[in-house]
Amino acid sequence: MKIDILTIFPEMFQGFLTTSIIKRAVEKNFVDIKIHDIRKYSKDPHKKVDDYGYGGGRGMVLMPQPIFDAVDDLKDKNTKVILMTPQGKTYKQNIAYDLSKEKHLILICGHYEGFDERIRILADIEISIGDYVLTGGELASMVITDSIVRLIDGVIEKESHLNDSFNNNLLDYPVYTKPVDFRGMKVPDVLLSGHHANIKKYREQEAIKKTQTRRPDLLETGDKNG
Ligand code: 6GU
Repeated sequence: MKIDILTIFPEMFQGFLTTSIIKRAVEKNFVDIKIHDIRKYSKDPHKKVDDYGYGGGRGMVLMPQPIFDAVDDLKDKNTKVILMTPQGKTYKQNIAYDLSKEKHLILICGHYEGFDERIRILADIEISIGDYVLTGGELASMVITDSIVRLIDGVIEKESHLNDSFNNNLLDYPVYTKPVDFRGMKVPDVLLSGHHANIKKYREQEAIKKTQTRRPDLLETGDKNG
């Protein structure tokens, strides 16, 4: 899979791309992630990418020209273009699954007070990562990229994400490691029993209990992945 991210703040991605699972996924060629500075596509003599909005009121607005040119340059017939905006569809695990099967994604990070409305026409999907406002789409694009890359076959063990929270509308069951007794808090006996059927049953019950107390909305909707 290839992911191209369009941003006016490429430096924000440094740590993200060079750490842990994402770093390894890139090194092992499970995914090719490229960060593109929108400014490079600006035809303005001063490499401007934004200007005042017509009608006044708002601050700086991202101009269409550099973003249209960047998408024209990077897009092919297998590309899905995603626009990061708080006005988009709320991101959920089922969208991550769908996107992890795509060949090529372009993520456009909006910024400042907004982007020119005409940029919307470039997008196959508009995505928001939740009901709050970020200063820009960069963090949101990293959230999306992270959640997609870990689902690509081979990046992590399949078992690790088959049991993820939100699969089957359930939160994850609790896990424990050494020691068996930590400050009087004990690992449940069943996990030490070696009895696989009982362990499976215990985990199913705990996942349901956890979901009932913390996220009853997931059980009520019946809508896969909320
Ligand atoms: Cl995708 N962008 C911005 N700027 N704010 C957000 C968001 C995206 N998702 C939630 N808040």
